[in-house]
Amino acid sequence: MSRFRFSVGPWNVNEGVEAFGPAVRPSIPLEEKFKKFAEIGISGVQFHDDDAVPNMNDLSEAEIIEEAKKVKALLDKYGLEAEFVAPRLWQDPHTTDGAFTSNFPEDREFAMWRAYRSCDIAKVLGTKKIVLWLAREGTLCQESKSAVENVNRLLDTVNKLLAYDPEIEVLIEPKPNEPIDRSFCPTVGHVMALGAKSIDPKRVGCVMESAHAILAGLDPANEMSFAIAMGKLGSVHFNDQNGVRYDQDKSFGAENLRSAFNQVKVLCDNNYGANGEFVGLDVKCMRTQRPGDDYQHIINSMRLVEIMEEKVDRFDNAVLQQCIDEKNYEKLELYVLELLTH
Ligand code: GLO
Ligand code: MG
Repeated sequence: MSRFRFSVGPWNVNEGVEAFGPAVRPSIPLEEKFKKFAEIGISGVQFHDDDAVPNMNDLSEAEIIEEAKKVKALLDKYGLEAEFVAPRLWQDPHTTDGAFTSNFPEDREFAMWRAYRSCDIAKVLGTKKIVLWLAREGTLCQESKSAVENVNRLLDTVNKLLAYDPEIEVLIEPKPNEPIDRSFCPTVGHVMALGAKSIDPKRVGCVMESAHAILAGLDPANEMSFAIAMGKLGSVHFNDQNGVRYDQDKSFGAENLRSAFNQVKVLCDNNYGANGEFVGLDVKCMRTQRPGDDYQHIINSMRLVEIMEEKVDRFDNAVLQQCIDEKNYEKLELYVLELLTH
């Protein structure tokens, strides 16, 4: 049994569409996903605004709230909790040039409307967490935007959200690239700086995703550690990534067991979860997987977390201290490698 509570988003079970090929699996209705999530041991659901309320651009603000209530009832039916709501600001034609940092005022207005609606939906679903994955907040052509002006726009966005709902907490999920070339907010450090300058720093934190750290050339456990040291790790997106290439969202631990161990260790050592935080799994199923077996990547990821928890529990601090006393980190290296392979 894991000491953590796990969460996933409906997008983590999908039809297998990618840049080079169409859907290969049928769509699964939301309720069926909830049922299966509960069965396999997931307790939290992460939402994009339109995962909860499809076609929301065509609905009034009151209608959006009514639709969200139906989803809340479904969550209750399966004993699930909503972890967060994130405005999906990368698919609409209004967001081709970015959302909060688009050069076009009507696009920025659209983005704020979606972000405010995310707060409304979050309230109905019973969560205070709003996640901003700043997917297109950056450039494809670097000279097309002023980075200074747009970092300030991001700050302004965060401030507007904090002012809109005094209860919400804004968690920014940094990523250095993809779908854009250069992000305005690529790492945990950038998120911390933005939060510190906001009108209510207590209510701004981050979601750190393993793959996003790797894409930035950084260590996932250390990115998570930095946020923990600042008291700002609101959630994690555990997954894995084979080096600097397209965003792979592999099952947790599938590429680098030692990195997986260190990510779990930092969470365990710092009592992550004590304030209700979830271990989110932002993992993608391989395109080869058959319908019906397309939850296996989630099951694998949870299992890997559990295995690493067992390793963390066996990690002997006396051995660590002895290696430090002897200043023999080669010995510690072998101890860790043996722990991971036995
Ligand atoms: C993509 C992101 C994405 C977000 C999700 C929640 O690279 O990791 O999956 O986590 O949209 O905001
Ligand atoms: Mg993510």
